[in-house]
Amino acid sequence: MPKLMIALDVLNREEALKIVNEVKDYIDAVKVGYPLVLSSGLEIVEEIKKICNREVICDFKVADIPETNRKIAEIALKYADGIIVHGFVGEDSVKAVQEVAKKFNKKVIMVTEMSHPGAIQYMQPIANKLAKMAKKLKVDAIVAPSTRPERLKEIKDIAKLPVMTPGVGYQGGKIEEIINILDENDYVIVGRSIYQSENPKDVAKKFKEKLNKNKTK
Ligand code: NUP
Repeated sequence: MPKLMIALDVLNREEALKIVNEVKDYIDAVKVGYPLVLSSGLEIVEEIKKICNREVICDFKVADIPETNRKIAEIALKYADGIIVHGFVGEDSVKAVQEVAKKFNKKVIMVTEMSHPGAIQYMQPIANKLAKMAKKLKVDAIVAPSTRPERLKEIKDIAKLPVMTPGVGYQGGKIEEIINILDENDYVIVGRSIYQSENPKDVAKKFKEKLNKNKTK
């Protein structure tokens, strides 16, 4: 069964911790990004881990020269279990983050093709190459879109790596349409559909059950 990762893009500490506490029995991992970390500080990662004892990934989509990437990774990976980086900046930039991650025994997750419509413009034409690069560099996982199941499959087939896939729910992706592509090493990322709902706990439970039951092959 693929894992459920909540994208915790809320804008304050109290709300973030309240949601984690509500959904903790149904999620396998938490993703924090700029919205929460810039409003609450990176220490929020430790607070989340204390409440739910789950893997926490920093979605910083790091995309700079190797030396700057290295500095960002050194800070983030003191707290988080993994960091999301962009691949389009080239092998050297990704490798710089991998060196830091190796030291801390943490994960590097590389974006191939993003889930929003605009990704078709510039990312999609290079995404298969990025998937090949991810395989070559042996990153720990890749990001590929739930909003385009055929692309998710193609990218996963090329990279042969675990996938963290966003786009289910608000962006239009459906678990039913991706479940047969995924395996137990993959993560489905869901944000707004859970944290903006009336009852985040119930919604997280439903997603978890869907991930559990829906495999048809
Ligand atoms: O391609 C990507 N698409 C995407 O939505 C790569 C991402 N990292 N994300 C992130 O996943 C996005 O920033 C947000 O944190 C989450 C999806 O949230 P939602 O659309 O389920 O609310």
